[in-house]
Amino acid sequence: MKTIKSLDDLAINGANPAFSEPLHVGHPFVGDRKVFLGYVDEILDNNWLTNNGPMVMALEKQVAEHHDVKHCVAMCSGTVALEIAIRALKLEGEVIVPSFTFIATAHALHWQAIKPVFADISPDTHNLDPDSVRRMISDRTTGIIGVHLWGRTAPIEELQAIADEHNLKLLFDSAHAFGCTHNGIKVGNFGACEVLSFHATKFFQTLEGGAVLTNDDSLADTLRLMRNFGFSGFDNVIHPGTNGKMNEMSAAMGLTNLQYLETRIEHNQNVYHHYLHALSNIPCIKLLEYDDKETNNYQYIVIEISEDCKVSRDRLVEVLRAENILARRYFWPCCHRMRPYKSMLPAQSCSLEQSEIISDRVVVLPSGVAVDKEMIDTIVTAIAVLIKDSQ
Ligand code: T4K
Repeated sequence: MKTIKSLDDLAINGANPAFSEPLHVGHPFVGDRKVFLGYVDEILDNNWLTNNGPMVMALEKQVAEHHDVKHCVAMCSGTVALEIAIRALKLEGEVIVPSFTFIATAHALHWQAIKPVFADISPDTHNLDPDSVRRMISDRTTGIIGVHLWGRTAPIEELQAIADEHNLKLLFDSAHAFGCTHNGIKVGNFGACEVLSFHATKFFQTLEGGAVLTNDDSLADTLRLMRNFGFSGFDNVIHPGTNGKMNEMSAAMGLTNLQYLETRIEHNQNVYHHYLHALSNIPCIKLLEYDDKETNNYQYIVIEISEDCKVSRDRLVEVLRAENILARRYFWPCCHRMRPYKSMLPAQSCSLEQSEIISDRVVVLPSGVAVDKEMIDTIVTAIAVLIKDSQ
C-alpha cells in the first residue's frame, strides 16, 4: 500500500490509487463454500426448490430463535417483506416514516397507494424525532414505521406511546438491525412486527431476502398466506396475496452464514474501534458511535463532516473514490428529495431540516470483511491528509 504524506500523494492529484481493487461498503460476507455447496446438492437431490421448503423452514426457526421471537416469516426481499407487513396490518391513507432512510421504506408504502408522510430525525441519533412524528399526524394517519438506522434502535417507547395515544399501528424497518438489542431485548420484539433485510450487502445475507419477525400468531398466519398468493393448501385461496416467497438457495446461503454471527460481530466491532481510535484526532470528522452496552452488528461505519470544514462532503467522497475507496453518501438525497416524492410533496421540505443537514454531511466508509486494520489506517490517512492540508 502506498504512503500518503501530503496532498501530492493522493490519487486525485495524479498519484497511484491506494487500493488496486475497489473497496466497497457492504462487501458481501459468504461463509464456508463447501457447506453452502453441500446444501445446494441437498436441494437438487430433494428436487424442492422453493415454496416453503425445508431450508427455508430451518432458516426461519434459527432466525426466530436468535431474536427470541415467536415467528420469523422469510420473504424474497426486505422490500417485499415491508410491503406484505404493511398490507397485513391494513395500513392505508397516510403512514409516517423518516425521510433519512433507504428509499425502500417509502416505496413500500407508495407502491400500495399509501402516502408516506416524512417526519424529521434527531441529529444525534439519525432516528425519528418523536416530536416531529407528532406534528405529522393527521386524521388520515394509520401507522408509523420506525427505522433502526445503522442498527441503532429508534426511540421505541416514545413511538409506541404516540401510536397508542392515536390508535396507530407501529412497525419497524429493521433492515440494518439483525441481532441488535434495545435495553438488552432483541429487535423483532417491538411494535406489531419488524422487518429484516437479508440483501447481499447486509450483516446477514441470503443473496436476496428478508423476513418479518413478530410475536403475534394471527399476524404471522396472515403473512404466511399473503407471501404465497393467499393459498391455504392446494386449490384453496382464502386471502389476497402475492409472491413473496424465499427460495431454497437463498435459505441455504442463510443457513451457511448463520454459523458466523459471533465471529462477524467480533470482527466488525474491532473494525469500528480501530476506526474510532484512528479518526479521533482528525478535525471536522465525527464517527457515529455505537453503545457498547447494547448488542449491535457494527455493520456501518458512519462519519459526519462538520459544517465549518474547508473540505466538502462530496469532495471527500470524490477523493476517496479516486483511491478506490468507494465510500457512500447514504442516504443522500433524503427520500423527500427523490423525484417521486419531491413532486408529490412539494411543501414538506421545510419541516425536515435535520434530515437535510445530516444527509448532506454523512459518509459511510468500507467496513466488515472488506477491511483490515492496515487498510483502515490507509483510509483514515487519506482523510486526515485531505482535511489537515486543506485547512
Ligand atoms: N430498509 C432499509 C433501511 C434498507 O437499508 C434497505 C436496503 C431496505 C429497507 C430494503 O431491503 P432489500 O429489499 O434490499 O432487502 C444497497 C442495497 O441494495 C440495499 O439492500 C440496502 N438497503 C442499501 C442500504 O444498500 P445500493 O444500491 O446503495 O448498493 P448496491 O446494492 O449496489 O451495493 C453496494 C455496493 O456493494 C456496490 O457498489 C457493490 C458492492 N456489492 C454489491 C452486491 C449486490 C458487491 O460487492 N457484491 C454484491 O453482490 O443499495
